[in-house]
Amino acid sequence: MKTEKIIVSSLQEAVEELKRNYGDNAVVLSSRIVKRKRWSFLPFLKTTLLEVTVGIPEDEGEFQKELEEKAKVYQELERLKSTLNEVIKSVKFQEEEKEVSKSKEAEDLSLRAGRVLSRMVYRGVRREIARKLIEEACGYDIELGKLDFKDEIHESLTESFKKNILIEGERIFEETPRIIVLMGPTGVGKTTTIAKLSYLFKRAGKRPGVITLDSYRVGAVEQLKAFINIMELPFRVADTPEEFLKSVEDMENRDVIFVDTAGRSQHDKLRLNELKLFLESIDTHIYLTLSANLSELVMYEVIMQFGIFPIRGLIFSKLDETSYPGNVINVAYRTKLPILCFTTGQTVPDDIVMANYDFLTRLILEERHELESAGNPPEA
Ligand SMILES: Nc1nc2c(ncn2[C@@H]2O[C@H](COP(=O)(O)OP(=O)(O)O)[C@@H](O)[C@H]2O)c(=O)[nH]1
Ligand SMILES: [Mg+2]
Repeated sequence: MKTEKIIVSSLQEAVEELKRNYGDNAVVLSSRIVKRKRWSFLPFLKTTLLEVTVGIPEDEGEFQKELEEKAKVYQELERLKSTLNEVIKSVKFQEEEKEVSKSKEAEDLSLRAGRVLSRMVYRGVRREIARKLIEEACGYDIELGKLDFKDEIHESLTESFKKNILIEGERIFEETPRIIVLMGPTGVGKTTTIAKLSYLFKRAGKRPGVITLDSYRVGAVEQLKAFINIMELPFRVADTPEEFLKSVEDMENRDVIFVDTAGRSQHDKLRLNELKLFLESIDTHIYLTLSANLSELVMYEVIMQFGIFPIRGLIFSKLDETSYPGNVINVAYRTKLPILCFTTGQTVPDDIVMANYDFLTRLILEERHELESAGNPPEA
């Protein structure tokens, strides 16, 4: 399959352009927003340009085509869902912001600290958590008679995050566990994230291998296998606990083994227990993947249900799909689970950032488009 990038104003337009130029067989592989006017009160007035990657089949089978059709529908549904969420949240938070600027809560804060507090609340950080984080970033300014940041805003907030939020990040390249398992609900991006992580570990000089326990969903295996093959890494599918143990044994010469799991719903206890059987007899580091556009309560629900496993840390996916990433701070602050990485789009392997405090601060202080330059450093 040949791929090409086109710039359009909507997915609909992309589909039409595809039909016109490439006939019926071309498919949308992925899309990303390249320019977006933000913070207008009505989100449907935003001008959105999409960079769409299209695949033009040369002589591929019907099966592959069908798969990509499905992915396209899924993608459009996801987009609709997040647009609706943004409508609801923008109304809610604009009201909250007004309230905050009026409230007495910010009275003992300097102007800039008060502004950052309302910005954090606006971005979805719970008010009491935002207040705590700001207080820790501040000292008492005698001249002002108020609390003010100890240093520049960015540095002060970063220091406060360091005290209150745990991060695993790039340290994992040095203290690499032998087996890393990704868990989480269906569609949060586990499989895509494993492909991205495998690339980063390979780039860091490690020898990764991948085992998938997800043979349920049609196409799940093919999707991951394709990426892993391109990277020339070993790949196994395990359908039973015995096969899983055997696959681990076969990968003895690997530094790190990533294990992809089927997206079990947090409500599906039976499936979760089945997964437990696979992992019981072996020492693994389990990371729970949460989509950043889930509501905070749903995140806690997922964490609780997956709590039958020893969860090591969290991965937040789909940061590109929310303008209100405050949930990430709320959940990391409250659970004290370390964050391993963030994913910021559909593109493998680029759209991933190993967690770091600078990024966390920028996530809260900056607009989404400003963050696009905050990826991992280029290959050495
Ligand atoms: N926008 C966006 N989409 C993502 C991201 N990560 C994965 N996806 C998409 O989410 C969908 C489900 O991903 P997949 O890895 O199959 O999820 P899984 O069911 O948890 O394994 C696919 O269409 C991915 O391209 C991300 O960071 N941002
Ligand atoms: Mg998957």
